[in-house]
Amino acid sequence: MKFELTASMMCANYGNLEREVRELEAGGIDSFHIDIMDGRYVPNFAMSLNDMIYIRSATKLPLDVHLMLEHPNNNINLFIDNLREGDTIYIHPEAEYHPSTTLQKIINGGLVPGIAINPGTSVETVFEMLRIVKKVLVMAVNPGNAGQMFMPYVGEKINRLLELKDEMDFEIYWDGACGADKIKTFAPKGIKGFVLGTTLLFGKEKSYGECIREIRELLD
Ligand code: S6P
Ligand code: MG
Repeated sequence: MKFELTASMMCANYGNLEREVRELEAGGIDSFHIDIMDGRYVPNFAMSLNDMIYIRSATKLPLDVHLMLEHPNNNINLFIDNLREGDTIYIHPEAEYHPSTTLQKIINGGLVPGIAINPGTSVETVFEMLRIVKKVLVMAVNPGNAGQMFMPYVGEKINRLLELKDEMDFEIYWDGACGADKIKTFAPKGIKGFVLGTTLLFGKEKSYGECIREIRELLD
């Protein structure tokens, strides 16, 4: 079964980011997930613009930029101008007064528009935006940190999004506490991709290649 795997680069070893990118590429990762934080929308500063620009220069694979910023519209061009066609920008709609304006800028910039939905945000709140975006990033943890506990109640929301995705033309991605059980359950239901962090990919005794091969074999 085909599903996408993206590496959450806030979990990578910053002592040698270039080697991390190479090893993930060689191991068969599909894209790089870049968690940009401002310390206000979320209580953390993980990655910032220069980290994204470096990783953009170090790989030809797509980047998946997850903006955890208050009012991303204020700085959206900094991100758009440093990405390439085929890259994605996710915003959190509740962090913006006019999220559809920001999404339109992402579209006009030739990028893939996405929204990230927190565990406590309902589908109804973002319903109209589902007509605009191509990707919905379902947060299975509250945003801000890696290595957090899975929020089981997001399962109901995923079922609702799965019912809507074909009619409204978007794909669903999973972010947070992504374990083997989640991939085995939700990939067959139609979740298109999974963000891999400390749960399945980083800080293991095995190489990235071995981890990624084992994950792909879960559904072979
Ligand atoms: C959280 C962030 C995520 C995490 C990732 C970590 O704010 O958006 O992308 O980095 O989920 O994965 P894990 O397996 O450590 O929870
Ligand atoms: Mg993320």
